[in-house]
Amino acid sequence: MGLWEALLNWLRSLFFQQEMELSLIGLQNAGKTSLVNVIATGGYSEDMIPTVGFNMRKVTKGNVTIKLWDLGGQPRFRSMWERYCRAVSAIVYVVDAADHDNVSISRSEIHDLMSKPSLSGIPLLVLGNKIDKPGALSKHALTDQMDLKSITDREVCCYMISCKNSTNIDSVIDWLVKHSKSMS
Ligand SMILES: Nc1nc2c(ncn2[C@@H]2O[C@H](COP(=O)(O)OP(=O)(O)OP(=O)(O)O)[C@@H](O)[C@H]2O)c(=O)[nH]1
Ligand SMILES: [Mg+2]
Repeated sequence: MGLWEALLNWLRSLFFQQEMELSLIGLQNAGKTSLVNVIATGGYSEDMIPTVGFNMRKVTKGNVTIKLWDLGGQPRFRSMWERYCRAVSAIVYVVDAADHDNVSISRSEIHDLMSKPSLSGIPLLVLGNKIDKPGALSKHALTDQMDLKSITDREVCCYMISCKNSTNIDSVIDWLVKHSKSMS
């Protein structure tokens, strides 16, 4: 390899080789697959098929390639969440902020997952989705009802979003990119 080529490779590794892997979890119908679509293509649809098992998608944002594990949220798939969260740079937990009846189930599922020793220290991004809907919880109410303040063994961040209206999706991408780690 020539010197010039070696120099170029080195520069590339400094600026272009960022890759991160993250897992998207949360109850069924929360909007995880919708979020992947909005981040990847900006597309949104009301006609979504529930995710069976998981889907893997790769999305490139600037210098960062994000490998997303989009997991199914139905009860029968929840036991595999932990396995797909072990090696990730960050865990993204999506909650339907307008579905008051299921917030307590969502809370117990997230605290269950956060108690797994294999996942200790992994940064957590909680997204209250569907804020376009009337009656959606505020960030304060969601933080409270999900008891997020009691998660103290890692960085926890919370944003309120709407996949439908693309609200706050930029903040989500910024957060993700900031939490990517260099591959080298
Ligand atoms: N009003 C509104 N509806 C949304 C929003 N995001 C997603 N939805 C709707 O919520 C439904 C479920 O969305 P999905 O993205 O399939 O949910 P999921 O979390 O992937 O569900 P599972 O794959 O079963 O775990 C769909 O009808 C979406 O159109 C949003 O921001 N606002
Ligand atoms: Mg899905």
